Amino acid sequence: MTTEHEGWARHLEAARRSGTLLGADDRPWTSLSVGDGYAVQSCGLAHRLAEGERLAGWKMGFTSLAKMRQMNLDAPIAGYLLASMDVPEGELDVTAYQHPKAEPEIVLRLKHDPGPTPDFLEASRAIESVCLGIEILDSRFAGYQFSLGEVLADDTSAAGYVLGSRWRAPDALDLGNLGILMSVDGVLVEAASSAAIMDHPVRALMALARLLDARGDQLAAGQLVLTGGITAAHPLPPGRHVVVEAQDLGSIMLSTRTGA
Ligand code: 0L1
Ligand code: MG
Repeated sequence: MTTEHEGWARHLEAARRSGTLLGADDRPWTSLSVGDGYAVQSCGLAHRLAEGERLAGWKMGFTSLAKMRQMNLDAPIAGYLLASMDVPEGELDVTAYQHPKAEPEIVLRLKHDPGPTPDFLEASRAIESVCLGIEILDSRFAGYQFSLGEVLADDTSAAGYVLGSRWRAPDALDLGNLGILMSVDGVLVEAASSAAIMDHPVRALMALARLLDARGDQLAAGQLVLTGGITAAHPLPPGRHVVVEAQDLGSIMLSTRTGA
């Protein structure tokens, strides 16, 4: 990490605090490599932990074709989750966000670190339980127009996550092929399978362990892992009613509003 990375992390933090969306002319870098993106993200995480925030886990992004196609980027990426990003099911005040979107996720809770380069069995054995989730994205970049390095610097657009209430042991489920439905304002907008996540959500955990090892981080017991948007993300303007359902994992409902 360099002083440039520190400065770029501060630039993104200031934009987040002030609710400013960065356009093409508001970037203090000329280009940002994937390595730069992870370095800026690590600086941002260190700053937020120093401010008293708590690390709750990690997330993968661009693990499904649907997400790669939606954002026109094609490599899986990793970001961090803070305890303060945990949002309860039900009503969501969207004034806290700039241009939020929601996407269905399979969420893992770890019983131990699977190690830096786990195989499928090692990663599977590290999972304590599984639940349905909704990730709330809120990019710092206007129109979600970013390069791979930029979305990494911006903690992969992470802004919130909603956890379902039904946690199941992984071996009580067909984790690699769970049916997922998403409806918006009563209209079915997405139907998918958890197989969309790199053929199996455990593969997202394997990839995450490797990505974290490459940047000097590691997974730990009790941490959450969002395995990546299963479908395209859908905008969350005020007055929207979103329901996500998963086979054997129940459902989550979000109704957006402004103000208390
Ligand atoms: O789960 C995901 O695939 C999240 C990707 C994050 C980037 C974005 O879509 O803004
Ligand atoms: Mg996601």
